[in-house]
Parts: sequence; C-alpha cells; structure tokens
Amino acid sequence: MRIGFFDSGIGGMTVLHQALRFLPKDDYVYYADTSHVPYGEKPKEEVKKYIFEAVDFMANQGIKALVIACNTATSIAVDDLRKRYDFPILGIEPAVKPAVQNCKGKRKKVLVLATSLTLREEKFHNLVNRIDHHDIVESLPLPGLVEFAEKLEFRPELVIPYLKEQLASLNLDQFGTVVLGCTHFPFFENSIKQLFPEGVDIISGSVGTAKNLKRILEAKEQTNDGTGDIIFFKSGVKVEDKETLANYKMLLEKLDGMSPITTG
Ligand code: DGN
Repeated sequence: MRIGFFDSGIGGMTVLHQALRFLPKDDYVYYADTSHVPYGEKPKEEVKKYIFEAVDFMANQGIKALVIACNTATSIAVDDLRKRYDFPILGIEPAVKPAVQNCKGKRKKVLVLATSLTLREEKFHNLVNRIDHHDIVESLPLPGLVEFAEKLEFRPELVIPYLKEQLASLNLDQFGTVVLGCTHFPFFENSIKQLFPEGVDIISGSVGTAKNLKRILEAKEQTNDGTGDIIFFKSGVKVEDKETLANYKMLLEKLDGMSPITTG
C-alpha cells in the first residue's frame, strides 16, 4: 500500500522529499487540495471541512499511513483525524523546540514564520508556552510566500522585496534561528537566509516527520514494499497532464539542490 501525503498545495512536497530520502523503497500518493489553497487565511471550520474531504478520499483509496504535510492542517485537525482513522497519522508542527535549544547561550531570539491560522491556534501557543521560558520566540505570518509557491514563482528579485516589506518592523540582527513553520517556505530558504545576519540557522520539522514515519512503518514491518513511485491528486482528480507532472518533478529536484535544513 502507498503512504499518503496531504497539503493544501505544493508545500507538502518539501516533506515528501525528505520521506523519499529515508524511505526510497515505498510508494506514495500526494494529494494537493488546490481547489481550496490557501488554507492559512481562511476560517478554521471551513478548512477543517476541506481536510476531512481530502483525507476521506485518500482513506478510500487505501493508504498504510498518512502524513499531514501541512502545519496549518496539523494544528487544526490532527487530533480529530487520529480519532477517525486507524492507520498511523503523522503531522508537522513548527520546530520550536530545536530552535530554542539552538539559541541557548547565544543571546539570540527565534523567529517562527508560518500561516496566520497556525500562529493563531492554541496548539502553537501551548507549544511556545511549554518551551519558551525566556520569551525569546517571536512569530510572523507570511501568506504571500504560499501564493508565490503556488504560482511556481521563486525568483529572488520578486520574493525578496516582499520579504523585506514583511520583515521591515523587526530587528533581524536579534535572531539566531528562523523556523519555517509552513511547508511551502523551504522553497524560499535561500531568499530568506539572505535577509538575516550571517550564521543564522534556518530549520523546519520536515526531517523529524520523515524520520518518525520511517520509525513507525519499520516497527509495523510495513515498509520497503515499493519503488519510490508517486501518484498525484489535485482535490480528488488524478494528475495526468504532462506539464503538471513535469512541474512536480522539477519541484522535487529543486529541493535536491538545496542544503538540507537542520531539524528536530
Ligand atoms: N503548507 C501549509 C502549511 O504548512 O501550513 C499551508 C499553506 C496554506 O494553505 N496557506
């Protein structure tokens, strides 16, 4: 059986890319809910409805595990989804813990970049309250990066002016670690890095999620039954046109060329 990956759009590919490194001999089904992207600025109950529709669809296809490769969907729906299905469900959340540990003793702060919905959710506030005992964590929503990514627009000359505008009110020298708390953001790692002082660490939770997936499937002896094959769906419709498939391949290759992001 295949491993299911789910996101509102192409962001989850940054997690799928890590899974392919750790579990190259499994097969995958990637579901992008492109009819409803972006999730991050919509009301929570509406987004939850979309998530259940998508995951029901994947469950009906038969999957051996599901990765909610979307911080927003994880923060609002992972607990409910785990009650509804009996296959393992993994989520992804902003890597606040490794970021805070990374800043220990450095007198530097942590900046979490994510969607508005993720940053508003109780799950995020609880996470920060549990870990951040010295008030070093700040956060900022960057919805424009999701829009750029969905348009496959990664050119620094367009992305950097947007980032500069969004970051203008912050003193960037104070940050030692930047957390990419939205799975669309690692595509922009190089542009983000350029705006922070030398030596800043950029981290995300994608490697941690992929490692957990491997651990869980190995414990159940449910891995190594494929060839790394991936099928794609866009909001319930199988992707068969050559151009979209070529774009997806290009995105995974683009991630190959990027430095691996440290993670928890
Ligand atoms: N990629 C998603 C995340 O990690 O939160 C959300 C993107 C969106 O739909 N706004």
